[in-house]
Amino acid sequence: MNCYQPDIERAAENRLRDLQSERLVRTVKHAYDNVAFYRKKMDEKRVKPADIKSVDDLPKLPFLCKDDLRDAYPYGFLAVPRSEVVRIQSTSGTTGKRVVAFYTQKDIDLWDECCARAIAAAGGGRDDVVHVCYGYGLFTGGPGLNGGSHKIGSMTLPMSSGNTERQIQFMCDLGSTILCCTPSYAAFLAEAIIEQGVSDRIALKAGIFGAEAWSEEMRRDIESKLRIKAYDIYGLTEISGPGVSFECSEQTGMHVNEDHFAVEIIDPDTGEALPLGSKGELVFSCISKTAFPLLRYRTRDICVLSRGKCSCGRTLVKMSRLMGRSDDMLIIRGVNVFPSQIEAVLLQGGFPANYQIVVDRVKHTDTFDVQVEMTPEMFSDTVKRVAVRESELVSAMRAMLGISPKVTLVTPRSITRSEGKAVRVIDKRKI
Ligand code: DLL
Repeated sequence: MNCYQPDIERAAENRLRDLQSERLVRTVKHAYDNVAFYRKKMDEKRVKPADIKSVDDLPKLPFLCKDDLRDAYPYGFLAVPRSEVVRIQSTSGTTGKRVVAFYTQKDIDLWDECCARAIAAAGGGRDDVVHVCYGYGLFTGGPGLNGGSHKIGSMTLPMSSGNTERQIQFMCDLGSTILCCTPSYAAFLAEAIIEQGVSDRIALKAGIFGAEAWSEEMRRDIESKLRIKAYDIYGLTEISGPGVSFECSEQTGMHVNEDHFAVEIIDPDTGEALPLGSKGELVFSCISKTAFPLLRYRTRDICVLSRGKCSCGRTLVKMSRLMGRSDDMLIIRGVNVFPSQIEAVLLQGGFPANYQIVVDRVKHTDTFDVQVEMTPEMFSDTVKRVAVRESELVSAMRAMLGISPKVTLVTPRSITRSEGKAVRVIDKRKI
């Protein structure tokens, strides 16, 4: 009965807010009691845990930034005894400056649950063969989707990334039905499958792609080449990993798992809360986790939130595709890269910090070039020596970032100087 629907929807929203509030109150007390950062910051703001009574009180809490986590490396935000921790995951980052996220078994269970919801929304079930070629290890992509697939009861192929030939062979032989990887790797796999002429042996029906920005055009291209429906998935290590939000069959944005993560949208310059429908920076509070209960974490990801009626029946708030970042972090082939990491490698190798990063996307794959100015002394070296120095830099950057750029040493003063801030990054990708 349509005329009753608004009340039903309002009741569902109220129930969700009550649940969120109850969980938030518990988490704030837990964080205050166990994490020095929260005690100090809340005391400075004269906010006591008892002042937080519902999600409406979130703005009373201090923001948390990546640098706060780095400063507290490694254990500063761990809120349970170490004996309760069963897993860590970590972001890529400058040595000693990584963010390490901790999980109790209960935290892993809720993360698995979030990823299971994403797989279910893509049509996954017990009869599916879920082919996970996100990286395993410290990166959250592989372990997250792996856990979600187990939870659903699907047969899980923990392929990890790389070795395209083996990926395709397993896909054909074992009948993979759901593919989980970055969109760039999905596009690469699609081309390889077509080149090998094995499209008819592929049983894929859906793909769950995330960890980097991708366009609607790229989605349609992957969908037509792999003959699947492609779903977006979002998440970040600090908040648990993939599955913070996921797309449903409507493909118009990602539903946030709001029973575990309270989301706000703020003006990145002023920190002021913005209403639904405004473009701003995403801020998440973990309201169910215990080992690493981050509150009001500034993601630097820019998007729009909306709470409309979704044809899939879910009432969870939706976030749009990401529209960029409010800091200088680049995501290249799914890997987070900060220009400061490149700079650190150059300085360690005795190079001047005059460099430019050029990123482009060719056939759905990111290209990553770093041009580095030589000193006049280096410039007088032999051509052979220059090639050796370039390959040394590639190795050092691979060790720091986990991916290899193409490094070119260029003549002194050949990188254009700007009047104001140096232009370190030229990102030509149209996403
Ligand atoms: O990328 C977690 C993940 C794994 C998400 C697999 C989805 C699938 P991090 O390495 O910590 O975690 O990087 C987090 O990646 O702040 C966004 O800027 C970006 N990102 C994640 N998902 C998407 C997406 C994982 N669907 C950072 N679209 C985030 C655009 C994304 N950017």
